Amino acid sequence: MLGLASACALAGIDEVEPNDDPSMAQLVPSNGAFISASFEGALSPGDVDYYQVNLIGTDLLFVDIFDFTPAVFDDNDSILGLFDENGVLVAFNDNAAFGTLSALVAIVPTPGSYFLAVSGAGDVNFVGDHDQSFDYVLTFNTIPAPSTVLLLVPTFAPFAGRRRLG
Ligand SMILES: [Ca+2]
Ligand SMILES: [Ca+2]
Ligand SMILES: [Ca+2]
Repeated sequence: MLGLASACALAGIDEVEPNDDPSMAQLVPSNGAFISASFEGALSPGDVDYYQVNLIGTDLLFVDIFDFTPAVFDDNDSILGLFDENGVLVAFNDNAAFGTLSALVAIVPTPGSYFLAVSGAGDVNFVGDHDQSFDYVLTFNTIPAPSTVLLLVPTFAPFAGRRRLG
């Protein structure tokens, strides 16, 4: 993985285990409402990875997961879930536009801490009930301010389908 990762343009923050539930979630760095961060992690059978993202409100949050086999569109099968502080699922994606990796676009009007969970296909309760095993890059990006969001949604719509390292 290291050779592939270092060759990758998206150098990220290393995932730190254990991170298997929200209380152990890894913090996503932010600068006010602005977030642009990526993590390099790994999913193994039974593993769930949580990341905590603190949102100021009226944010449009993009989350994308990539693997290290961009030419192969169906080898690794992730799911992504975004939970609020009360554990309520506010956004979910299994398969993005192509293949079986995932991407989320969530409008988050309420400020607070949110928890992004990465797991394998079929683990809809995010408890580790899967047998996926692969290395990944997970990216977080926000666009603050609702007026900007309304203007930029059409422009950024193609990003929802962009999910592989190319
Ligand atoms: Ca992991
Ligand atoms: Ca984990
Ligand atoms: Ca999937």
